Amino acid sequence: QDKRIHHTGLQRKICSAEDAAQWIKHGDLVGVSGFTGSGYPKAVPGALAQRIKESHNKGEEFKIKVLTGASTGPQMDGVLAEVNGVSYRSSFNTDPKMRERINNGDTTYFDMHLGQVAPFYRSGAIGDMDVAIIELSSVRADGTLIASSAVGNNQLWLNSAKKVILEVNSWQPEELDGMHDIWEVSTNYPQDIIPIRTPSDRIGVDYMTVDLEKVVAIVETDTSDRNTPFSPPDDNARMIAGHLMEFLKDEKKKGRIPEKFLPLQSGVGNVANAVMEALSQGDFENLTAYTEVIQDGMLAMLESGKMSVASATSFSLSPEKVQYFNDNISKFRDKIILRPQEISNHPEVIRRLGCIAMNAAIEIDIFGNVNSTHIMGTRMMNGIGGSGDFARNSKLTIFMTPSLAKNGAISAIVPMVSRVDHASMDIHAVVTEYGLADLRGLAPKQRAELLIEKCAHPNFRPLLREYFKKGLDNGSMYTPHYLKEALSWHERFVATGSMLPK
Ligand code: 0RQ
Repeated sequence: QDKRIHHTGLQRKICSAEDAAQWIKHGDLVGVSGFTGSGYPKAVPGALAQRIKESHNKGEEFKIKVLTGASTGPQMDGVLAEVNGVSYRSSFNTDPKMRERINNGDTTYFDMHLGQVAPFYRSGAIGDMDVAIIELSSVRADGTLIASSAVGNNQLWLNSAKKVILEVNSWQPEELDGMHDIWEVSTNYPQDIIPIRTPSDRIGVDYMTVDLEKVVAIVETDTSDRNTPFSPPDDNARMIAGHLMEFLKDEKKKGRIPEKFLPLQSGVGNVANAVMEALSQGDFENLTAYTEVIQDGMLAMLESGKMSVASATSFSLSPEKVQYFNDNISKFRDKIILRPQEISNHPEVIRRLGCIAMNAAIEIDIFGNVNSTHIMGTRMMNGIGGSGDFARNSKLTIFMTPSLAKNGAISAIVPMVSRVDHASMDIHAVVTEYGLADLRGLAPKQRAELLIEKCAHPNFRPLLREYFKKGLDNGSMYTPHYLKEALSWHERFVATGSMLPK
């Protein structure tokens, strides 16, 4: 199926995944493609996992260090975690097996902002990249490379790795050719200004390059991206979306959002999807997105014309929508731009465009600090992803969460977050199914009143009021925490399985 590989020199390097995996050694730093379950290598990691398993059976050490774009899928993170084959992993991960390795200490995990993975690598702090494994949708006759459904850090990994393994996946639509916009930031300081003035601006080229001498293997695959189904929006998600729509309408009426609106950034998951669905049915027009992932709801808006363009670094679609997209890609070709994650998540561009950032939270405290990453302060969920890149730099930063988790045993509004990922000064509004708290310009005591009365679940409101009162009664303070009980809800949950007292 050479037809996707149009360069004759590279055709000669086609081999099996097993042969390709032989190029990777114990201790190697490996850069892989992939972002939110799209565009990750699907064959070589499995073959490598098999080798690792055989080495471990013989009592030999074999673990690699992995840098990604963001989350991959079961054929990458899953298979390597299963054989305990990763000593170090960065950045975002959603694979349950890898999460377990991260939490039990088998894998050292470094969480970071997705827009900062490339600058981190370039800093030299992690050393030189030995191998890159990059999924492509095709190779042009001149040897330039066409990324697949994610751009991530691909070009940097291709530039940096001593050896390059390519996977050309014929499941990916060939028509992805032309949708990417590869632009590399300057390596010298001061760096060049990124000339993006609107989400539709194309500033680079639509292909990636590699020193062909470094390509040691090309593997052909025909395998779908991860594309796990979303749970359909539930009532809570729809109510959250409703409050958010009201807020945005009001901001627009007051002239704080311009007539031609502002670019949207949206996280992934059930709630984020419901918000996109609500927007697609609402009366805003001329929408654009400057975001990191394109989800189902955005595709619907692009198709209906409500959204003119979406700029991102990857797709995160449900299995039905991915099929629809692949079958109808010509409808979307001019409306989607996939950029390196360093550009999709760059503070300079996010600030210039004035994005509206809408991300999910795990928990939020009564003073407005947000935890996006940790369960009960100790166990890593997925990582901060791009939420920090957007939260700190957007014109409007909104965090959303259902007011309860785990069948009501957990309140998402807590006295003190067990982990701070986004500090209160970055957060403009918080939404739960009960309402939206506009926190702009408020002092901690005012924020607490609003968050308790507007966002917390009624089952937990009396307990939150009691906690807040204890803080207030404890003397004159700016942020009236009652330190003795600040994390007592988390302790209670760990001890009894519920944040509610017996
Ligand atoms: O657990 O999977 O066991 O059922 O957390 O929660 O409600 O399904 O929400 O899928 O939107 O995820 C913050 C994790 C939310 C996600 C987070 C449990 C809950 C469930 C998932 P189960 P939901 P979501 C763009 C921006 C960081 C990265 C980011 C995330 C599971 O949005 O990873 O924003 N964000 N990126 O039961 C204990 C609580 C809980 C809780 C929820 N308070 N305590 N468990 N859960 N709240 C995309 C990228 O960056 C790539």
